[in-house]
Amino acid sequence: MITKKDMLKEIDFYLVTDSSLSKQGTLSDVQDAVESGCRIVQYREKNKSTKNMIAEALQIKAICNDDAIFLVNDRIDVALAVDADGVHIGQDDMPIDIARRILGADKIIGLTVHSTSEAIEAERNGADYVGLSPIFDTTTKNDAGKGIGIEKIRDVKNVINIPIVAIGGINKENCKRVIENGADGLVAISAVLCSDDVQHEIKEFITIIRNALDHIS
Ligand code: TZP
Ligand code: MG
Repeated sequence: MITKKDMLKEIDFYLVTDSSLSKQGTLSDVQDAVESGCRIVQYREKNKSTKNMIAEALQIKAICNDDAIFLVNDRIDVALAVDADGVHIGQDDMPIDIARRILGADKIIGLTVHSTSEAIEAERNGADYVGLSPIFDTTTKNDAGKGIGIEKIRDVKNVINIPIVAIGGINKENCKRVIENGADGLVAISAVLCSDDVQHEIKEFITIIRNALDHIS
C-alpha cells in the first residue's frame, strides 16, 4: 500500500489555500487542484473560527481522499480533529518535537525554513520535508521578508536529504529554474488562485515542473 508519506517523494506542484486571494473559493480551488493532478494540499486559513475551519477541513479531506496529501497550516488541533495527514508549521509555531509527540510518527510534519542551518535543524528534529521561504519577494505573506534567492535552494539541497518545497513569488516564468536549482516541488499561491482558470494554471505548472524534474533525473 502506498502511504501518504510515500507520496511525499513526488510532490511537484503543492497547493496552499488562501481564502483572501481566492476567486472561486477554497473548496473549488482544492477540487480544481486535485482534478489537475496536484498531490498535496495545505489548508491555510487565518480568518475563520475553529468551528468553521473544522467543517471546511473535513470537506477538503474528502476531496483529497487517497489522491492528495492533506495538511493543515499551523493548527495542530484542527489537524487532529479531522485526522488530516499532517501539518505544516513555521519557526514560531509549536516546536517540532512537541508537534511530533502529539501527532505521532505516522503523520507528516513540514517546517518552513529560511536558511541552511534551519534546514539542517528541521531534518534533525524529524521534519518530513521543508518549505524553503521566500525564494523571491512576495506580497502574499506580509511578514515573509526579502527573497533569499534561487541559489539558496541548491545550498539547502546539499545539506539535507528530506524534500525541499520552494515557496514565495513563484510563477510560470521562474518555476522551471526553481526546480533546476534543486527544489523537489513548489508552491505558487497568487499565480494560481488569482487566475480565472485555476485548473488550467495548475496543469501548466505541473507540466513545466514534471518536465524539469524528468530532465534532472
Ligand atoms: N509562506 C512563505 S511565502 C508565502 C507563504 C505562505 C506566500 C507565497 O505566495 P505567492 O503568491 O506564491 O508568492
Ligand atoms: Mg505558521
